[in-house]
Amino acid sequence: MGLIVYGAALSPFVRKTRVFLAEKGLDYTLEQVNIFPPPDWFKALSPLGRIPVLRDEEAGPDATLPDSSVICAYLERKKPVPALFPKDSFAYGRALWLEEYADSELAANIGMGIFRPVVVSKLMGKESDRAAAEKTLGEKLPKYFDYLDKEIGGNEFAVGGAFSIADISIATQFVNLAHAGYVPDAQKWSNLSRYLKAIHARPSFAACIAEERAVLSKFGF
Ligand SMILES: N[C@@H](CCC(=O)N[C@@H](CS)C(=O)NCC(=O)O)C(=O)O
Repeated sequence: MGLIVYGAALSPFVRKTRVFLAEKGLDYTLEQVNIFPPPDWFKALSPLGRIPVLRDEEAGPDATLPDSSVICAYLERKKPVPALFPKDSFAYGRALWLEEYADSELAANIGMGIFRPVVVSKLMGKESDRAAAEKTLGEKLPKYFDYLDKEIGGNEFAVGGAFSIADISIATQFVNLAHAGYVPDAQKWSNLSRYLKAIHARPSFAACIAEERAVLSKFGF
């Protein structure tokens, strides 16, 4: 009776789920699913054909849930300690906002604008398009870096003085940026830069990053 995550390790949303599970101290199995294109059996679990999907065998024979945000909220209810969503109502609201901001805006710009042209292209046997990535980095990403740098300020965590879903959601997107070979300029965005270094060094993130780098190194990254 266990937890199964269906997905691929390089997905920021699969990593978000794996980091959440690790921080909760929950064991799980990662079952690889290639979404280019998703197999038919997987579409029955994920109507949008997206990863991750969680299976909780303890909850029933057909207990599966798609979507990293849904999965994390479910796991928080299933195993409340350690809390990864703030208790204070307003801090809770802010954490949800930053989760949404990272999952939608950061994911779209880093994923489509940088990770796809640089990393996914190469994994699919094509050349990396560094010019496209650098255009995104120079023209699109600064406003997101500015916002996050200001929101984080001199704090260790994004919300409420404790590690939370907000930190997991933000930092996972920046792992994909780093895999493509880019980080926010540490002079310009010193708060964000310091913050990301510390969050990525947590054992939950570091384990995923090491595993992913081992794969990427075979492709010259
Ligand atoms: N909101 C979803 C987004 C998941 C998502 O977009 N996953 C990507 C991989 S990083 C995917 O499966 N894309 C395939 C597709 O959209 O067809 C979540 O949080 O889980």
